[in-house]
Amino acid sequence: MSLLQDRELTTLTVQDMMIPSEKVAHVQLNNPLEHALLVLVKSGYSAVPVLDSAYKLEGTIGKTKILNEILGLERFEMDRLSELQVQDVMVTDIPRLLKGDTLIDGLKALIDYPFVCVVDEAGYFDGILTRRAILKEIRKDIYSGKNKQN
Ligand code: 4BW
Repeated sequence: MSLLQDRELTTLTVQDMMIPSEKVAHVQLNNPLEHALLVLVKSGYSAVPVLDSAYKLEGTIGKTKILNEILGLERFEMDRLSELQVQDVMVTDIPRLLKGDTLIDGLKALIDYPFVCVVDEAGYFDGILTRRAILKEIRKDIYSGKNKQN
């Protein structure tokens, strides 16, 4: 049984459940769009975080946004993949979590997003919290028996 299974669901923090930065695929602000599309296709993820050169979080970028951006009237304009940079296309209006935030904070944020980025107080990227991670903890709690008399 894991350490987390012994703990009340409500005492878990974002830090307990997040994927740490070194395991998260990401792209940088000034990468060409072509590089971002390659990272997304090769990793298999729909969207990934965008960081600056100092590893501060700047936004997220996804396959659909890139494909919409290069879509012309009748065809994809492939030249735009090398002309545009990630910073021209990324989404900057995104929610953020801190490591000390609670599972409930994470749950609220993940209602509208498949993943939410975790940053420190200065905005440096610490990792991501995914829907999968939260759902796994909730499932463990349901099967642990703590809720059986409810
Ligand atoms: O490569 C994968 N491995 C595993 N184990 N599961 C995957 C993989 N790719 C997709 N999945 C599954 C996960 O359940 O499909 C879901 C939707 O993927 P997405 O959104 O649309 O690419 C995955 O759900 P999730 O684990 O809750 O992840 C939610 C979103 O978080 C993903 C992706 O945008 C991002 N993400 C997850 N792990 C990441 C990551 N981004 C960068 N690096 C990572 N390591």
